[in-house]
Amino acid sequence: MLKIITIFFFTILFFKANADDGYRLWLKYDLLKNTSQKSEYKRFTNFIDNQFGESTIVNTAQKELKNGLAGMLGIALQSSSKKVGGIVLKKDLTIPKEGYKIQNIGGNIIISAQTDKGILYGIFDFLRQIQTESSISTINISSSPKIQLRMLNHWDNVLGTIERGYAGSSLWKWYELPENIDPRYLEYARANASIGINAVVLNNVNASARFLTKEYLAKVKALADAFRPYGIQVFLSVNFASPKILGKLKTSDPLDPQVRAWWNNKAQEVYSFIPDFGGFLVKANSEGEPGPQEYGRTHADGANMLAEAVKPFNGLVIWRAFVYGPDPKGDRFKEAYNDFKPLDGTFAKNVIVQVKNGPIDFMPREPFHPLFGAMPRTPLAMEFQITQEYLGFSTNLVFLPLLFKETLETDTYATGKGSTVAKVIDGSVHNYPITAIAGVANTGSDRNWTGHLMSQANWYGYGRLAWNHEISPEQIADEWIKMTLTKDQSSHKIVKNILLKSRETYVNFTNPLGLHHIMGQSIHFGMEPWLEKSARPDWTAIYYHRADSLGIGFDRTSKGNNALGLYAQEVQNQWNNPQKMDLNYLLWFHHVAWNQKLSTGKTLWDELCARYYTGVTEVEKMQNEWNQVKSNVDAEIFEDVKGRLAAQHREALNWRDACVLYFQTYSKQPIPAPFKKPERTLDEMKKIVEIYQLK
Ligand code: BDP
Repeated sequence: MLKIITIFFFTILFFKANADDGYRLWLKYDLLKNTSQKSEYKRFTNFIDNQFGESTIVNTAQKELKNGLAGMLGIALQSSSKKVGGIVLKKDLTIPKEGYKIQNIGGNIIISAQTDKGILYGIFDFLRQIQTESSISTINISSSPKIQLRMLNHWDNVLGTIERGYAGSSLWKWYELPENIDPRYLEYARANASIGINAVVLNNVNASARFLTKEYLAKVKALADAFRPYGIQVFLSVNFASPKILGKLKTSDPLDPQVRAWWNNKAQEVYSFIPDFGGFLVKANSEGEPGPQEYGRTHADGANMLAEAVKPFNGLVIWRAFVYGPDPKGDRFKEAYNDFKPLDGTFAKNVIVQVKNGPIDFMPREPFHPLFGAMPRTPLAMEFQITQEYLGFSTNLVFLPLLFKETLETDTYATGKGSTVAKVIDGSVHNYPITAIAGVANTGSDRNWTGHLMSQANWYGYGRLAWNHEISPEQIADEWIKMTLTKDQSSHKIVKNILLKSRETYVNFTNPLGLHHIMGQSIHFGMEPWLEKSARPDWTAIYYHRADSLGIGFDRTSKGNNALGLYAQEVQNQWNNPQKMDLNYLLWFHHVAWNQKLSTGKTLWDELCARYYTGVTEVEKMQNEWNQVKSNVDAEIFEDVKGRLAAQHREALNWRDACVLYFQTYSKQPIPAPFKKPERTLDEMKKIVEIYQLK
């Protein structure tokens, strides 16, 4: 009996030790199996010689290198200044600030940089080369970030919840801080550093004023101290009404001298806690948040007041352009443009305006925001959403680098051909002196950080693109799969295929052909295309899809509300002809007749149905493909992803049935062959959605 119990116990231990719960992200550093690669690496890893000099960040980097090599090669890297066969860290003032070079010079791997952050990023890249089993004998990498501030924005609240977070609760344990530093903070910082993220905003843009109290600043300082060795600077979202809420002033008017003095003092206090504090992120006059417009002032007045307060400390103000007024006749598509375009050139030098990738709100596909390219005298930052608010939460597999890249590569034609969105935000189109990109984080307290294991690839991919927007989603997928999931070649191919098809699949079964904002009310999960009433007209679905007996889609051409006219002429030319344009944006700009023949040869109705149905079959394919990798990925991860894919399939069927049945009430046409009409009725579909709304 004892023997059986012992065997049972050891079996459990064995499986536990081997099971992978995703906690280690892409930084696994497991022992490499490929012996020939290993012996190549060992030729260059006999010692480390730090000629760069000591600093906290360089020490972090060296520790990482030692850990990584111990894990992957089974060696203990020692410091020495032998002549050949080691890793040498060197200073090179010609390399851009956070950039690095990795070269084989005379039989040593030389990692050189101007700054200690450059060394940190260089070492992480070197480790990545080994993790992905690339040859290093002739290594010659020269890399520097195209964008200065590469940020994660956390929408985390004081009580530990996360707005639009789907991976558990906040990582920040406010009630334990500042005394207790959860080791997970360091793991978090380390993961960010490994992909070049150098700044984080800790709290929700719908900001509680509490974060600016002394009590919370001490907590924020504790986090800033934990992140600093990883090269990460901390920012806070601030509530514009803080002078009233905290300072008990009668107003928060940005032109009021007392209000200005309050912010100046507050900034001084913040910097007394955190000398390298990054600055403030502000959501103002948007969705009920306070702002300068309440006092008849502009966004620039508000931003410039805060800019003045943080200027003595080299701080920045990141002012969001996600604004839209309550005008029932307005179109959210145009509002940020109308508010901000006239202010171009009036913002203080330490202000950046942060613009969401699209004009509405992180839809599965949006045309790029018309402000990109339209603000030559105001640095614009990109805001992407990594958390999957409108992309099925953590039950849906959607590889977001495809979405990010699509926006980044679109040409704004701001200063002629080639003025892509990427080149606007990296400063090259308008010579912006400061450049920034932000991703709304998808991390949380779930053991695997992101809920869906595959969503780790979105955090990873965001960071890689923030560093270098020229790398391809294919490369990101290759790196991430090898580092995180499997080194088996056939499984790698299968998973890559799944990732690369996932975004289009999601668009197909939810918002094909440029449909947008037809998701479930408030929670933003599931579908609700029939939504007619909400707190405001532009929170309904019918406002956006405009289906009627004639057709479907929002006419934003000059015959409609001419939102299309906000773009450069060349962009308008691409999108103003429904016969010739990219069908992915069709219903963003045109109201198209149900029987209109599209460039695919099908009528609009038939094409719409085909996309909804194909979306579902694509999910089925993903499920089948995933089953094929079972023996080559960790068992725990395999089962978890499998379960989530099954949930995604259920959701895809819901979207498809609900949308085709609902739009059919307008098109009055049958579901085209070879597709079978849904087994459920429209009423049944509506009931499913109602359940989501129950409290
Ligand atoms: C919307 C979210 C809301 C955010 C808002 C924002 O639904 O929770 O507060 O964006 O970005 O997408 O400010």
